[in-house]
Amino acid sequence: MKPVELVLVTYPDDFSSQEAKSLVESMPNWHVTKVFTQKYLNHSEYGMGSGKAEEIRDFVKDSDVTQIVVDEHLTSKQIHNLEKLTEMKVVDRERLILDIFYSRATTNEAKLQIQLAEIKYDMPRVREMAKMSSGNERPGKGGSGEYVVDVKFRDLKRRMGFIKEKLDEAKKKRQLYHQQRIKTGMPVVSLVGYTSAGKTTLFNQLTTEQRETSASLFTTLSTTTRSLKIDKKSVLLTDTVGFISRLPTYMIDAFKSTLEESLAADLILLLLDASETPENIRIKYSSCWEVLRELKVDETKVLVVLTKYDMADSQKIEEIINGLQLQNSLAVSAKTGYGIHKLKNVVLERTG
Ligand SMILES: Nc1nc2c(ncn2[C@@H]2O[C@H](COP(=O)(O)OP(=O)(O)OP(=O)(O)O)[C@@H](O)[C@H]2O)c(=O)[nH]1
Ligand SMILES: [Mg+2]
Repeated sequence: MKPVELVLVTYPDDFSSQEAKSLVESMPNWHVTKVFTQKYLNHSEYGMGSGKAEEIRDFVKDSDVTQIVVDEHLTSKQIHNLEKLTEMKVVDRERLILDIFYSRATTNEAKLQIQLAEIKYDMPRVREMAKMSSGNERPGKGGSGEYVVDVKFRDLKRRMGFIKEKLDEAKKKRQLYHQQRIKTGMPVVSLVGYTSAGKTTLFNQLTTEQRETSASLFTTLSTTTRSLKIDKKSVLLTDTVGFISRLPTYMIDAFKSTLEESLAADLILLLLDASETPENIRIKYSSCWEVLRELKVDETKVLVVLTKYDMADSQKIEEIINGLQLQNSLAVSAKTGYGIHKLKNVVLERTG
């Protein structure tokens, strides 16, 4: 298949531009031809400044590029303006994340959650369209634009109700399983963390499962729980969807029910990729906490686990611990098995 060539517009700092590139390249077959950076992406007309927008228009004219990805939330008016100027399809950060989720969702529930997030993405845009069209077409004067928007809005609401019902059914089933598990008296340990922190790799190593892992972002979108024996004690281990910075609340909401359950665990292992730069680690750590607080987790149940020890060293680990002022933490490598024994012991201790 021919790769989809695109232009990426992101912020100039390393973290944002690397993450935006990884996000784009998590879409099967998408390839970044050129990166443009902008300090601010909140200009009213195009998100980026009009000089930059014109520069991009000139660049894409004689290239293989077919799409422009802007690493920020854009209004439908901004998308419309930019598409008109460049004659290219424009995708904003939220649309991109939704597309990645779409391309990766395997379970029915994950698909429904994404559809719900998509409707929430579309709703304010349909409202905006209504505003844009009411400028020239007044209600009661046969303005068909308004009518179409009305119908579309009602349709979105109807679909939202339908999806919520289906999600409720799925949730009830899951809660039943959850309650059955609780009845067994087995403690629940969950793995959470930024996308690509190594949650599934650690999950596989502990449970001898073979769930998909990859360097792409958002490899895992659904929750899996397996039992695991440590000495003679059985615990339930849960792997789940990863976090990302600047994730809109409605997207956290869409995954809330699955996340909430795993966050009601007896022990929450917050995984942090120790192989990254201290700056990236700091940003990811704080954005994980933003999500955890948003989901109102019991902070005393959280234990930080520094992963990918094989790609760091003890000095780096010490720097991370000091930098983040971690009280308790562990370092592990799911690749070499370093720290796994200790981790199991800590799990035993912390789950009484
Ligand atoms: N060197 C090394 N690489 C690791 C280790 N653990 C995970 N990785 C790599 O890190 C990448 C991400 O791992 P995953 O287990 O898919 O990460 P995840 O947190 O489940 O990611 P999402 O499901 O996308 O949220 C993969 O390429 C893994 O091979 C480790 O201990 N050492
Ligand atoms: Mg995973």
